[in-house]
Amino acid sequence: MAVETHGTGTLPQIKGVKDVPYDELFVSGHRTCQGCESALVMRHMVKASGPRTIVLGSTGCMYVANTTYYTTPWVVPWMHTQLGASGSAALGTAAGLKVLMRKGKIKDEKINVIAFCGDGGGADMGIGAISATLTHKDYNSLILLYDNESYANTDIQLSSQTPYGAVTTFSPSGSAKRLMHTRWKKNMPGMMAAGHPESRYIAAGCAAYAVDLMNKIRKALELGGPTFVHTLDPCPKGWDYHPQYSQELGHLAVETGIWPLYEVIDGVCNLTGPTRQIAEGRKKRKPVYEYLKRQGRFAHFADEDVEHFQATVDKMWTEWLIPGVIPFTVAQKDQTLLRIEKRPLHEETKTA
Ligand SMILES: Cc1ncc(C[n+]2csc(CCOP(=O)(O)OP(=O)(O)O)c2C)c(N)n1
Ligand code: SF4
Ligand SMILES: [Mg+2]
Repeated sequence: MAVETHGTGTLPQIKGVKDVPYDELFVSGHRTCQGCESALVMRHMVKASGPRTIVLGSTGCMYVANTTYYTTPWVVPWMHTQLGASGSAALGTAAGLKVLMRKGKIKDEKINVIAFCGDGGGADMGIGAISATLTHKDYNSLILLYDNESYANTDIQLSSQTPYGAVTTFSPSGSAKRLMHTRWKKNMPGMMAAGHPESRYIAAGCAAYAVDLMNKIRKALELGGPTFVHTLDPCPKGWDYHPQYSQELGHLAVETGIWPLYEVIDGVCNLTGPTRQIAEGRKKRKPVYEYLKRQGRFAHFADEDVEHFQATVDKMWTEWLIPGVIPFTVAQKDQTLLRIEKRPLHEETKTA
């Protein structure tokens, strides 16, 4: 799709792994766990954005483990911001740069501003500031929410992104109560896309699909204005699996339909990667059990828990207006009100 961009055209889409920039801007010198996918997200993020980037990071594993006293893996300028402040930091920095350039105090050039936050900092505590930033279309910034599905840095507490039934330190499984946590994961990227029509780019990605993720980062930065990318990041410590399986779990989250990959550009939704193949009927969705059984945080699940999980994911695929993205549909009597363009995708999904 040809779209007008605010970028300089210096961040073209990556066609394949051979096309990925060689330069590393997030290097050794951090202390994240072995197999930490959130660290990989950071690496891909700055690889995609290039050296003319300022990174702001709210409190969490990607702050604490990345800035141990006197060491840092960041090659680009980096600043810590308060746990719920990624939205404010993004907007303030973008506005500050704009003013400095307008006044001629610094060179007028494209500098990428990326503020990252965890699921606790972004989907819970900082959601208001992120939402506000996504309405300020005159300032160019990307907010990246890295979602390891818990408040990991403070020892794996439950967040609004923790999946149904999962064990965390705040939701242990016991003999009196098998499932302490029975709320469904908040639909953060869908909510951001539906609620912020001024934002030109909102996407859901996963580091297990590295080129797809890097291209999403680049599209966000090239389109400009306030943008948002949410990644699902397997976390060996919080999800309780051997670190060597992080990539495999990322693939399974997508292949089971639990984590759909998509992007919304100027209000038009494209499903990407295996999610598109599943929606088009070219790939079969795997049973969620294949994903759940690989993680200790679901080890207490009884058959009925797996069935409930599967039924809820099935509903996302068969009943939502756009699978995994828009969690409502149109009443039967109002089907004719659906915009013509949306109808084919909706009908395909019904048969997928
Ligand atoms: C206002 C505030 N409350 C609590 C804390 C303590 N704290 C530091 S990191 C953290 C967890 C953040 O979780 P998340 O944003 O998901 O990032 P993760 O640690 O999972 O990477 C908490 C609660 C804090 N730093 N600031
Ligand atoms: S607890 Fe999870 S997110 Fe934090 S450093 Fe370890 S693997 Fe990464
Ligand atoms: Mg987290």
